Amino acid sequence: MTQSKYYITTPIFYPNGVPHIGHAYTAIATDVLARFARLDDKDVFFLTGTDEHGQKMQQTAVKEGIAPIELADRNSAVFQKMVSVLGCSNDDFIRTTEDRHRVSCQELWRRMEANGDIYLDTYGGWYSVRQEAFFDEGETTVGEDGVRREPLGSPVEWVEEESYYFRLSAYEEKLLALYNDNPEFVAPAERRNEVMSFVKGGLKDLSISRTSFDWGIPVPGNDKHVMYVWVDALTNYITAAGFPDADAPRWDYWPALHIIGKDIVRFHAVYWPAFLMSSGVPLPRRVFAHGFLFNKGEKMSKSVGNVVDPFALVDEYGLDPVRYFFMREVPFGNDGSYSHEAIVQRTNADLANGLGNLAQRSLSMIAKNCGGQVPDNGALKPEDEALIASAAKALDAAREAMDRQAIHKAVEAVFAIVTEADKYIDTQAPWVLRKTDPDRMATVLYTVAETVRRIAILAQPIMPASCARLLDLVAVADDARAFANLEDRLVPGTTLPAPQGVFPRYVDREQA
Ligand code: ME8
Repeated sequence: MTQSKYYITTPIFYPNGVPHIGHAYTAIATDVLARFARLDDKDVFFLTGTDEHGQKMQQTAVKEGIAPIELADRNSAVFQKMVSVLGCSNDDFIRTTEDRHRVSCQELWRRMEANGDIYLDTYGGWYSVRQEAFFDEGETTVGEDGVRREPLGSPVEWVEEESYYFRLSAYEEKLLALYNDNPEFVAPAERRNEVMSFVKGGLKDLSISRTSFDWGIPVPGNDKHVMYVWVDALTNYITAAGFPDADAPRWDYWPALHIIGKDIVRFHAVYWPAFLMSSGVPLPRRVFAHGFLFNKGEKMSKSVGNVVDPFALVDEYGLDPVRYFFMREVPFGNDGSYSHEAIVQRTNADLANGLGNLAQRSLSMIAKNCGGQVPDNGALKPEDEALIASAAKALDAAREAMDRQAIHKAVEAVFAIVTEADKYIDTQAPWVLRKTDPDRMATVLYTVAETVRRIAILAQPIMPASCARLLDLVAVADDARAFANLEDRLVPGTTLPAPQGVFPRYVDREQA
């Protein structure tokens, strides 16, 4: 049977600064979804990258006294390092300064133009460099300091220039039909409602080129103009799939599931499908917008400066605790908060005392009492089978949840097995059975080891390295770790390596 294709993307990051925790959050979540799909036998293509053009990049480079490409090279490398340090399994990393991307953007432009959707006019409007966007006068306010600002607070300036326009106004009805016919196109529902009311409010044509700076992709046939950075940025998703070559090996992956932050929904759910409709390219499968992370309640942004460095975070807590924390703590789609106390609490309660302790105490008992081999399963009782079967139920629940990007629900379903297994051990009390009924003790320990195997298989998307170590500890071969292997069973008599702790407790430096 051919595997079904699964294409998933992160937003491409602005490399005008270094990564912060919000970027890490998007990357981790997308990686968890990608890994889950891979383990579930999908043929996955996972894309991330950097969005390197635009006025903001040019201005930052000028301030630093370097060329924009130097700034892009330097910071794109840091983003590449970030995704690697976060354990992301991306299949490609696109940079919008690559030649394949220029070819793709220029072809998309030509197709929109050929469809009659691009025309030349003059543009005047209030432009925010920080947001890379124009605002209606009514959206802006003048502060006590006399500075006019857009709703998120960045200054705007009046910009007038010759500009190409995209006939967005022609797509109002088509977009509304798209949201109505595919209620899942934009998710979660709150974001869909927001998008629908924006479109219902009426769409104006969109200015899609600039002449005031040159750090961008030249408009085909008029290189006085560079493309508006969002036309360029959104197109990355099809560039990486091989556009415009319909025979490109990766073209079969398109359409993608776009994971983005809620700040860029309008671009992905309104402009992007309109560009694609105009150029005759199939639309994305879904746009899912997650919420914002707050550092103890305060919004983070590069321009503001209160940023948490993802490298420092991983150094401090370890990668898998960080991945687990963000996926478990914040319902995916909602805003969430990060604090030292919250991450320590999750690390120690759920990982060290929870899954870690479950594995460690059962495997140590096996090492001591069962000759370091997978114990004899004997005759499994209904309560043993029930615990083992809970993993199958958790997989069903996780699949259903991941299908709607409810990552936290999937994590919950998997960790519910840890709680069940803890209860099972307490009830079965293998330490008592050791003296009264060694055969039954062996069966109980078998049941727990088998359950650990199943939890480790299911938790791989969230904590790949730790789960690999757990699976090593129960002697599972590398090629027997997919969801399809969930229904395998540990084979009694298999020699196990010496047990080792996989999830250390976090101890504050002062107390260590
Ligand atoms: O917008 N909490 O790039 P960007 C959670 N280049 N997520 C956050 C966050 C926070 N505090 N801050 C940022 C761009 N993010 C464009 C995208 S796509 C074709 C072009 C995440 O570097 C969130 O996912 O500003 C947001 O959408 C993304 O980082 C934007 O990163």
